Amino acid sequence: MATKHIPEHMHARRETNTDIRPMRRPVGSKGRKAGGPIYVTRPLLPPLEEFLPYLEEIWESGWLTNAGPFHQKLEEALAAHLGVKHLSLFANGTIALVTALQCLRITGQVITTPYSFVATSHALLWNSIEPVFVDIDAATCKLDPDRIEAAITPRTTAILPVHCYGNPCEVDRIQRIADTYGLKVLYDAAHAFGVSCKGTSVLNFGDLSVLSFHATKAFNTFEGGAIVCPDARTKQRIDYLKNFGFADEVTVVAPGINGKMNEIQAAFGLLQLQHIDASILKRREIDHRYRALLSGVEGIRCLALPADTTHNYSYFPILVEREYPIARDELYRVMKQAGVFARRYFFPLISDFPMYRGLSSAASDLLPTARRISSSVLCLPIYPTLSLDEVDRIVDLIKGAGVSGILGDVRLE
Ligand code: T4K
Repeated sequence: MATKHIPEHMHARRETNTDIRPMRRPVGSKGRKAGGPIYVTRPLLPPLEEFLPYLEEIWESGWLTNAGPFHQKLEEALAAHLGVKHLSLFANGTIALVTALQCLRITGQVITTPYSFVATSHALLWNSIEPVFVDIDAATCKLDPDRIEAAITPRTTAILPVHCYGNPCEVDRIQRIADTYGLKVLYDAAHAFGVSCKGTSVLNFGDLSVLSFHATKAFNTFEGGAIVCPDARTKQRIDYLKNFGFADEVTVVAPGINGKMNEIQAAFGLLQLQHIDASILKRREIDHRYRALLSGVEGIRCLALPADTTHNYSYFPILVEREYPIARDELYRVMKQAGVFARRYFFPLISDFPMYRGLSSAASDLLPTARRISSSVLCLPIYPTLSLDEVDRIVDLIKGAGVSGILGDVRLE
């Protein structure tokens, strides 16, 4: 295949083609081969033998999907674990976002952030809704509540903020604005599994929240997602919507979609739940180590963790600022050369993609903070099987690249 321009989001796929082959032992659960690549994340994979009894049960029952017993159990277990009233499982987070917008009957324009994974805005386009991009706050990378009101028009029906990197948005201020203008609030909580603030799950704010359980997330079901909602009636509507709109065998009440999670995913979720607390503790240890080691490095800023919040440490973003001797993209390349695949989440801004850049709210002078952060952010590897030794060596690499300006063919052994 010709090696022409490969978009940023495809780089890992290229890595995948060359570096991640079907493996005899699960590297995700047992670490990496010395000198092998270090990715921005690796999925939490419990020991395979623990999963086999679940598979046997599925084989015996012959029940593969359509709200089967594991699906039912996972919905209950997750609602209890996360401290939310109702939760509906989905095949992935994107379908959950598309369905959540349908559930709330949102139309017209929706205020959202350009600093996110592109699925956030794509879900709006799939519902023929116009995204209205509003700049982010420099300290937190989240939708800036100070700028929301100025973007409201007679066509605005909702706000779609993102708990970026799992850090809670300013939920009270956003709700006050929504109440004042009669808007719905849908949170993209793809990164916010297990995050709480103000004494409750962050998923309890707004009208609905959407989770992603993609392989790269703190909690995964290979692919997967969920909508969290406050009452049984809304859950029922969501359940209809994700199952073609069927209310019973012969009644279709809405133009629903197929968004169902299957039994293998749900069973894996149940198993994963047994390991999630230990996994988050390991992530916390890595997060703290990075912070301690990077604190004195000029030009490298770690995003502060908000106080009074229970975190999941799913990402470790740093900002490569002007004082650092080389540019962010150079550091990204030096690290890549050394086998460390940090990622520029989120670059480019969503508003720069072709299907968005014609919107008036996508104009670059309206989004200066998002633009600055997007061109300086680098997410460092963080996952439960990353050793502290590897963290130390990643930091040495950052320090070394900063001192010499450029590193030769350094490999992390
Ligand atoms: N909203 C927000 C705010 C989101 O961040 C996302 C997803 C969504 C909505 C949509 O939710 P889903 O529909 O995905 O449930 C990844 C994920 O694919 C995506 O889920 C995620 N956000 C986004 C931030 O990151 P890529 O294109 O960067 O992933 P990829 O394949 O390059 O993987 C990154 C690294 O992870 C690889 O270098 C190695 C490792 N990896 C990945 C996979 C898939 C593994 O070790 N094993 C794996 O199976 O988008």
